[in-house]
Formats: sequence, structure tokens, C-alpha cells
Amino acid sequence: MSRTIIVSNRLPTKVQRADDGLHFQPSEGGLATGLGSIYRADGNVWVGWPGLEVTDPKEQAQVTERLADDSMAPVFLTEGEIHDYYEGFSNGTLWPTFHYFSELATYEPAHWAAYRAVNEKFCQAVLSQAGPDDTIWVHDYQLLLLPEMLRAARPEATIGFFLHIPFPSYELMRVLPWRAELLRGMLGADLIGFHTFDYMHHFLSAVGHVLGLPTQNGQVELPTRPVLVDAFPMGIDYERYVQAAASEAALGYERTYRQVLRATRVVLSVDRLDYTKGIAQRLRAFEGLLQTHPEYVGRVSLLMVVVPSRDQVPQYAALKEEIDELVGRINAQYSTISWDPILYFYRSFPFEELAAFYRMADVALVTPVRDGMNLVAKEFIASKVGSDRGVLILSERAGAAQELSDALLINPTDTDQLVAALHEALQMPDDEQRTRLGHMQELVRQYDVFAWTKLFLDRLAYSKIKQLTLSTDLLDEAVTVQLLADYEAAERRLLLLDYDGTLQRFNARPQRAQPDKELLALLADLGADPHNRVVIISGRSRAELDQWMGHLRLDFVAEHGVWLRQAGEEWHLFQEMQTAWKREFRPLLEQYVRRTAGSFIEEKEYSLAWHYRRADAGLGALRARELLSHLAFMTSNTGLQVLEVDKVLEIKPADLHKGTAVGRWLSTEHPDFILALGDDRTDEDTFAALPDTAYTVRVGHAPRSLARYSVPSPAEVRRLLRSLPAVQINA
Ligand code: GDG
Repeated sequence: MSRTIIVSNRLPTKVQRADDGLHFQPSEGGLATGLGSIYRADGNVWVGWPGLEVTDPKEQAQVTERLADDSMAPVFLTEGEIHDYYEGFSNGTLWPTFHYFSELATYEPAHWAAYRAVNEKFCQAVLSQAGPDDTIWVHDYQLLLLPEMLRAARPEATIGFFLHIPFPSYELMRVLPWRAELLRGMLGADLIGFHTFDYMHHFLSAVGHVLGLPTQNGQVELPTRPVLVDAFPMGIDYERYVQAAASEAALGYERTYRQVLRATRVVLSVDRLDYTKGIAQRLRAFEGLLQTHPEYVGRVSLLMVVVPSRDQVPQYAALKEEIDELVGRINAQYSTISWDPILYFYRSFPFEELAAFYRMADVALVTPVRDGMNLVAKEFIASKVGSDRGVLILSERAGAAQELSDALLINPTDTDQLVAALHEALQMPDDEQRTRLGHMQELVRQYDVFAWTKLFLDRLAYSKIKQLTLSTDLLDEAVTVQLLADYEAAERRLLLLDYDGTLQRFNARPQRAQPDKELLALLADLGADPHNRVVIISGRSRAELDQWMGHLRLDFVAEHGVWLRQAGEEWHLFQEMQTAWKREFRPLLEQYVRRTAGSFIEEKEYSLAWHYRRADAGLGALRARELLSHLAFMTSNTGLQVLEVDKVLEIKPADLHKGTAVGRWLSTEHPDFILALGDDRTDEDTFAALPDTAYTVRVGHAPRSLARYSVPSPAEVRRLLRSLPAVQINA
């Protein structure tokens, strides 16, 4: 039976050391709740760091045993690893970069090395748990490299990845020295999830820019498989907050606090100490409210909970100091004997007490400058069920703003707007509060954390099924054995080999993709076998093919079928063709070259091609779409066709393609073994022209290919060709 394995940096249990030994306390985080029913189910497991250093092997065994009882498996980290991987690379490099605080990021090669090593450690821990068919769901920015590491070890596994923090614009990503490795790491997954459409869009754009991979309709096309990318806004355990806010415990806390606060209205803010949370801006806005609206003095307080976090790190310590100072200054100026403007707590509260705060608050002030989602906003909404009153002020730069459009959305750096929003919230009529809350409650209830978990896992399963049904079968060992046997038994073999992307890897400069020594030797051997007819079928010009391979005993098809040449003979045209059209189209292509730096025209005898591989990825794709629609119009009823192949648009006569050219060999050679290899759209014409018995092999992943089999890359093509039984001299 296939199992599900959850992986995150921290386990959903806090292990703490006390005088009387180790203490295990389940954590109350939203993720732990949402995934509770998954990882606790039969055979499933959650892999992660238990949150403290355990070096003594006996103690490690004790922790492992205890956690296993609750379906968890620990990854033990040393103090050095915690420093370099967690505090260093995760929180000192990735966290600031992904939250648009690049200026705070550090770029330490030693931290990067530790990050890789710890991801590898997690990989080993997962592999010791996972079978080949298991589903693995990796969480968050500490483990960006893990999906690729797992994929290398378990090619067939179903791997999902979810990022809980924002994914920044490509401009931020490109600052990172390790951007390509990080993106490739994530692409090991079958499904990559983000909180919002914007993050997903930024990721796809980074993949296009940094890795040059094609992305389309929320999908990244890898040579071996597609990777699905989608938005899954995370929810909360709605019912838990509804019940907690109405619980006896919460009511008790509320009664106690009300005795002290009397009629003071409460504006609430809750967050972890972090420079992304906009805490100082919020304090200034509250001060602004008291200045511009003195009627609130003595009547409204800001209840501010800041949960201690990372305060050993200098940036965080400085932030803490700034907050302490601001709170001190504002309170010193405005406090009275019976009222403080700011009730500031630098600590965390038990769950029921937090629920009481949510319940009591007239306004929730959630103003991060960047936040992946922000669950506090949703928890406040859920806690208001039954009370009908409460206004949410929410930063437009929190992921939650994409869903909670009935909140008062603000730009956290616009203090005037924040002050105005606070005033509006405190004055909002009851029926408007009720309406807005009602809409948001419905949404938060429906898209809760259980729905989120189910949606992600269903989508992950779907992505795998889609891959399997759309992709051609991999040319595996069993098929290869059969292929080799058929090859050996055959008298008249026809080998149809595409060049670029099949025999040779792509090069940004097409002229530089000439055959290397190894390839020339391989082709020479294949051509020398008297039972073989080896045809190089390419889109390239005959001059290039001649120059590179003309001396070998090979047949050639050049310019996608325009020119043919049999070994030892001259080139001849497949049929007579017009070229007058080139004069008409060339100026248009030249215009696109002028408008698109890095692009260029390749003129062949019977076709014109516009290459944009070296242009900026985004601009190139945009111009290509523009040119394509222009050409579609110009070529209608002309007998010309536009081919769109891997960053090239080529205009050529419509009735000529690789398939028609191949027909010549089929009719004259009557082969009893056919092997055809190709990597793009133009090779599909070859595959289509061949009988069902032919071994047709597509290089790279391609949904809906006509080929019977696929291999991942030119390297495997060469391996296959090398394994063909050697030339039978004297045969
Ligand atoms: C990431 C992303 C994304 C806070 N104070 C107390 C307390 N809390 C609880 C809240 C809430 C949680 O902590 C904070 O949730 P956030 O969503 O604000 O942020 P993180 O979980 O730190 O981080 C974030 C999230 O992942 C999920 O994907 O939303 O954007 O940064 O649940 O209630 N809980 C208790 N006492 C407190 O004093 N008991």
C-alpha cells in the first residue's frame, strides 16, 4: 500500500529538556492540525527536526522511540548545522530575500554548503522511511533542495512541495548566487504549491528566466516530465476557533480583562517578532490616530502581542529595541492613571487566552509589509462567529488579502491610510461589520485547512496520473533488449536520426553544435554496417550537414525535407519550389530582429527562420507570439507554413516536411527494422509516416507524442546507439 510522508523542518511536537528529562508537547500550529489526520493514519509518518540538540545516542534512541508512537521520525541536527543551515541560510539568506528584504540577506558559501548538507540529511531520513511508490509532501523554504534529491533516488515517487512564505519577483531571485540550484531543487516535485497566484506567477517567471525552461498554463516542461504549479491558499481549523472563542475558558478570561479595561475598545495585533510584520509602522499609525483623533484618547487601546523569535540575531534584537522604544514613548506621552494606549506583551499566550483576545477585539490590525498568507487574520474572522461585530484591517501585501477582500485593505507603508482605516473601523456601523464578517466567515469556513490538505493531495495524485497517461513509455530495459534483438536479426535496417536535441545537445549558438569526436565515430560505425541505411534528418542547411558529416557513409535530409542526399551521391531537391516569397517575408523578420536584441535570422535555401533563444526569455516569448499571429495572417493561402520549434519560428513550404521525405526511403529500401529518434514537433511528421512496427523514440518529455517510446536526453540516445551490436564485417 502506498503511504504518505510529510517532511518539514520542524516536527509538530516540541521536545524540551528539563531537570527531570525530556518533555514532549504537541504543537498547536495550523499545519500540524491540518495534516494531523494524514500523518497519523496507518503507516504514514512526519519527518522533521525535533527542535533541540540531542547528541547522546541513548537519548536519540529514546526520542526516536517516543516520537514513533505518534507517527513521527526525527532528523537530529548538530548545533553547527542549526547555526549554518537554519539560522544562516534559511533565516539569514532565504527569509529576507523571499520577503523583499534583500538588503538584510547574507551570502555565505559556508551557510549554503550546510543548507545542501542538511537537505541531504533530510533526504536520507525520508528515504529510510519511503518506498518507491510513496507520496512525499515537502514543506517550506528550509527544504527547497529536497524534492530534487528525493527524485534522484526515487524517480517514480510522487513528490509534492508547498512554500509557506512568498515567492518573490524574479528580480529578487536573481540576486541569489544559488538561484539556479534552488529552482532546480524545487522542480524535483511533481506539484509545487504556493499561497497565491502572484507567487506562482513569480516562480514560473524565475524558472523561465533563470533556467530557460518552457512554462505554460501553470506547468513547467522538464525534459523528463511536466511539473504542475498551482495556488493553494492555506486555511485554518475553522471550527476549532469558533469553539475556542465561545468556550468557558475564553469567556472567563474575557470577564477578568473587562473588569480592568471597562469600556475601553480594543484594537488587537498578534505576530511573531519579525521585520516583515510591519510592527513599527503599526505603532506609528496608532500614535497618528491619537494625534489626529484625540476623541480616542482614553477610549481605545492597542493590545499588541509580539511572540519572541530569533532575538539572538542582531537584526531582530534591533527591531525589538525599536519597538520597546516606540511603545515606551507613546505610552509615556498618552497614558493616564486608568488607561494605557498600548498594552504590549512580548511573550506568547495559551490558546484559550489568545481566543479570548480575538473575541474581545473590536478591530484586528494585521499590517505585515510582506507575509506569505497570515493565519491570524483568518483566526480573528473565525473567532467572531456569533458575535457579529469586529473589523479586520489587513495589509494588501499579506497573501490572505487575495481572499479576504471584505477586510479594510491597506498599504502598510501608507501611515495616513492606516490612520484613516483605524478611524473607519472604529466608526463602522454594526450592520456593515456584520455583512463584511459574514462574507469572510463563509469563505474561511469553506476553505479550511482540511479542504486545503485534501485539495493539495488530490491535485498531487492527479498530476501523477496525468503524467502517466500523457507520456509515452520510457524506453526501459525490457524494450531495449527486444530492440537490440530485432536489430540484430534484421537484414535491411533504416535508422532515421534527427540531429539537434537528439544526437547533440542544444547550444545557444546553433553553429557551435557541431558533432564531437565521439558522435562522429558512432555515426561512422553505424554507417559502415552494410545492413544499415542511416539517415540524418535535420532542419539544418545542406551546407552545414555536408561540412560536419558529409564525409561519412550517411544519407541526409536537410531543411526539414527540402533537400535529400544519399551516401556517395549529390544533393537533390525533393521537388522544385518557389523562393520568391522570401523577399516578402524577410523585411518583417528583420523588423523583429531590430526590436528583439539577441534574436537573429537564419536563411536557408527554401526557408527562413527567426531564432530567439538568446533573447531575454520574457521578451522573446512575447515577440514570438506577436510574430506568429502576424505570420498566420501573411501565410494564409500561400502554400507556406510556420513551424514553431524550441525558440525558433520557421517559414517553409507547407507540403514539405520530414515525413514526406522519409517516404522516399520507405518505398525504395523496404526495411525490416526501423528506428526513428527525434525531439520536437517536426519529428512527429517522421513518426507519423512510419509503420506501427517501427521503434519510434521521442527525446525528452512530450505529452501526446506519436512516438511509442521516449528517452530523457541526447545522452541516452547516444548510449542506445552505442549499445547496438557492432558492425558485422563480411556479413
Ligand atoms: C508561515 C508564513 C503563513 C501567534 N501568537 C500566539 C499564537 N500564534 C499563532 C497564531 C497563528 C500562528 O501563530 C502564526 O501564523 P502566521 O500565519 O501569522 O505565520 P507563521 O505560521 O509563523 O509562518 C505565513 C503560514 O506559514 C502558514 O502557511 O501564513 O505567512 O510566514 O496560528 O494563532 N498561538 C498561541 N499563542 C500566541 O501567543 N497559542
